[in-house]
Amino acid sequence: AEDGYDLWLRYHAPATASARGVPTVETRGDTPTLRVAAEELRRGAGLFGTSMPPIVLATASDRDVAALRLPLAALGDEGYRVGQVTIGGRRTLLVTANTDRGVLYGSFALLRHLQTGGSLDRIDLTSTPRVKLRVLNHWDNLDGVVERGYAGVSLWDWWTLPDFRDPRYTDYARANASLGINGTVLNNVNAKADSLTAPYIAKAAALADVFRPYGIKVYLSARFSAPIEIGGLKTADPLDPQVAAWWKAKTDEIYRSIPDFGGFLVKANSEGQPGPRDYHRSHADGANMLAAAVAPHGGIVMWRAFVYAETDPDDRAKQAYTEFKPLDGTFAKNVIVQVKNGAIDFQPREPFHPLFGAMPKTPLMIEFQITKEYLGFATHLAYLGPMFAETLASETMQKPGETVAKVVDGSVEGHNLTGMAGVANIGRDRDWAGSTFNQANWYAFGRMAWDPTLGAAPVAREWAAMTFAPSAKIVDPVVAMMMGSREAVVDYMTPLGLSHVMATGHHYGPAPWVSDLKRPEWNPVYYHRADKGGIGFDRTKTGSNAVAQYAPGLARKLAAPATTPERELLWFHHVPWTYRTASGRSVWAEMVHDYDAGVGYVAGMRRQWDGLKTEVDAERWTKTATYLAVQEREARWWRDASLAYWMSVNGLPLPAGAAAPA
Ligand code: GCW
Repeated sequence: AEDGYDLWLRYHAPATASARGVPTVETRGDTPTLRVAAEELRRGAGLFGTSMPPIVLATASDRDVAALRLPLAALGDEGYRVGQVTIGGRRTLLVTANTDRGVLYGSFALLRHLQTGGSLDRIDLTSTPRVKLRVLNHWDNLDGVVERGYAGVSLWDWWTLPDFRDPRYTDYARANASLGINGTVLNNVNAKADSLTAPYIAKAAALADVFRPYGIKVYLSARFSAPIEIGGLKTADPLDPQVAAWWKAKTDEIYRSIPDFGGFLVKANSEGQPGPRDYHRSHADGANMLAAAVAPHGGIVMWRAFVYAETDPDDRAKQAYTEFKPLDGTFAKNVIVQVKNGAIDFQPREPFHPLFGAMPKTPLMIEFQITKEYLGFATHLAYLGPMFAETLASETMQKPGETVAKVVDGSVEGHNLTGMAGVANIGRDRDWAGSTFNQANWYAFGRMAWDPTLGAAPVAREWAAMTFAPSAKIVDPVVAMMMGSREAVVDYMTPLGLSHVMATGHHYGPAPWVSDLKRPEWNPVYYHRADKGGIGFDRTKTGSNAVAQYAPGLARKLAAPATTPERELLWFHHVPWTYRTASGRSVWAEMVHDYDAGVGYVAGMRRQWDGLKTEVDAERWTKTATYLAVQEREARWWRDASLAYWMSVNGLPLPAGAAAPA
């Protein structure tokens, strides 16, 4: 069925393939991972033409592979090499690596190569991941509801686990392995202690069994107060020996069921979650206590830096840095601090988080949100590749040449523990992600976690070729639509560096006018600070001075509107409505221009998609067309509601030539 279930793993015969035979896929050795690799290649048989040589899957320890003296050492644990060689006098397509996991990744790379129209001539695919932990974070609750999930209920059917292993779990693993994703945190960071009880450990273990052949480790979000809630202790103080002993015993229990358990993810002292600060201990005290419990088993702790409480009322954007920067160098070796891409919360655009580059002694992993909580959920088409790439390419200016990507891949400080986390957009919808184009965001996250330097456009091309067909007729227009789509969302929701103007709670739709919520930093007016005189959040010395959290060279640039990137203007500055932007227009006219441009872009995507009706199967075409119609209507809603509100504040007329609100 063309319902999107197959994701990008569509192995249809290219129109040009003449004959297809059963290819020979030979595995040297027999491990579950080699077996699933061979199985996957057999599924892809439709892609093989008549000239396909026999395929051999073998690790470096195979005698024939060793005899070839290939430079495999540099591939590490997970890299692969795919190429034609002669084995026993026979032309052979060899997929090799140091480990069977590498062979699995190589097999998927070979399939991708064929799916995107690559030829076998001089085929040479060699790749090694630049980032070690490539992890999905599921914000899945035990009752099946996915926090910020727009693709149906949780994939994990806790009721029928551990007995029933839905085949869908295997397909989930295949999709992730095809991208190189090697870890999954099963439960929400707003965690329930129940997830650490014996029944749930057994359920998680069943999932771990399914995922293991695909190189995917299971992690759990840990609720910091679990020793009280399910352990019967009076405290969860990390420095209390009984508390540490409880976590150690709990961890040992988990490892008895899941010997390769990855470790814990923790959201502490943020948005009402319990944490070490409840006992006047630091985040490092909390993280290190858990780290000691998992260390004997080789586990890790991913400790989130997304903290916000009423402790820093002058600027929420400053809190994480204020609390974590002083802790640099105090975390245990197996702790990695997980930092959101920006300092507020997954907005359509945020400047990179000031912690990147500011904690050189601590491994930092980046957390992106794939699920588009603030970018129109599942219905709006927004390809996030450009957003991931923009953040990763940002220069921290802390060290010469240092980018966020180089902090994340550990290359600047020589950290071995490195990682990228993506908040999953996956649910039980037939198409997994709520829409065909949302699949591209899962895809892009995985590919960029493997290699943060890949670039958004090449990744989009791959995805489009695999998802639709490897033909310019469809790939070119689809990639063109995708590449500007996130900027369009920025334009119609949060132009020029605005943020957090979404409706309360669900964050869908505009509500820049909201001002009466209990905590100041929940209110949109707190973020845009529009008044008769101007608009924007002054984060310079005359305001919150958040710019001082960046490297001195960058802080100097951000100190003045003229040297601040215009796309971040209102993030860092409060400027008069008459402030001149680069185009020569006033800020007000520029905002109006951007809102219009965003609406116009969506209208353009609809036209492009209309032109593709004959290139895409009816089911996927129609759903996307419907969603684009919704998106255009809602882009107008965003523009018109926002402009009406700004005009009520600034009393200005619409600039001449602007499309009048409907
Ligand atoms: O993006 C915000 C969401 C919360 C989420 C929180 C977090 C899991 O609105 O739903 O909680 O961030 O990242 O912890």
